[in-house]
Amino acid sequence: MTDEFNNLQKLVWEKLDNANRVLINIHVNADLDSIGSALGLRSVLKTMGKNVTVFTPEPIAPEKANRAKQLIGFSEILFSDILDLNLTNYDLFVCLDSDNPGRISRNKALTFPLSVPTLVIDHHHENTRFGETNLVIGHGHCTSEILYRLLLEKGLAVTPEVALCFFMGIITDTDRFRFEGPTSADSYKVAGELIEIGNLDFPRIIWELQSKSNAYLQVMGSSLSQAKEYFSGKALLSKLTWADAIKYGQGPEFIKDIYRVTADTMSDSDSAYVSILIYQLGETLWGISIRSNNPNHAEIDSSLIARKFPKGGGHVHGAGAVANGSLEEVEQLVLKNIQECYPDLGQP
Ligand SMILES: [Mn+2]
Repeated sequence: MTDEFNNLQKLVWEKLDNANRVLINIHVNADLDSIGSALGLRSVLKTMGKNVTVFTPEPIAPEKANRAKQLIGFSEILFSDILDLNLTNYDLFVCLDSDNPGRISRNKALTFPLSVPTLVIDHHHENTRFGETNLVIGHGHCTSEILYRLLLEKGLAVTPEVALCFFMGIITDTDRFRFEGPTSADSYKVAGELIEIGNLDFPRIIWELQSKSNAYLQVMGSSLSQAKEYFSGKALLSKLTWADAIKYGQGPEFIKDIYRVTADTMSDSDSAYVSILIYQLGETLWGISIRSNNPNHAEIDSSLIARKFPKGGGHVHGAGAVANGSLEEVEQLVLKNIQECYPDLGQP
């Protein structure tokens, strides 16, 4: 682990030890690292005799919920915006897997410091360190893995239930160890330890994490069939619109379930330097997933392209942004931003 971890882990435990009523968040657009780390930490702190509340600011997408419902404490997750909670009921807010306040709430009125001390534990290198205490390990580790390390430092036993929480977090965030951002040799080691601790049926867990409904495959296929090459094939760009979902009997919300894996599949291109998926979030609101995990073209930094947008950020190999406008306008903006970041790619 990093120097920051070694320097801060004692302070982090001091904060956790001294708190009796702990609030933990699940971030907007929840993933299994967010849910797994929150529920894993909840279980550990409850064993230590603390009152713990885990909340989500929005309902967890059905597909994620289906996978996470087997995790300890899932049924007790509170659905509330943090601004609607009475923060005087808590001694400590542990903010997990969230690099800025916009990940905690969609309400722009949320500003820090809050009336309750905030302990940030995260792995996004762009984390704005908005808490009083911030443990941010910027590369090679996901939040679930950082929490596992914290338990080891403290000498705490990890239960099989907690092992499952963290294992699902690691497998999902690393995209089965493919996604370089949160993956390191430590991720493999920790996953192996968690399998042993929990006696985890890992082939089944991983199959369940990656299995998809037939509609999922059909809508994803509809999106992939629209992929087009730009910059002489150095960029591959596709779209995922409400029309793709509706064509196969799904609603607009379906896009949120499938855009990430569709973007990951685009990044399997054996030749593109960068792959982009523009996915529909509103009538004129678009999410942009950018992937640059082709090891032959490590010079491309997805987060650099994402930061060209007013709302964008992420990791070197995978980043995201949000933009307003018509699909054609957003597409042109994406291509322009790629060209501005990497003029050597030539003309779109
Ligand atoms: Mn994460």
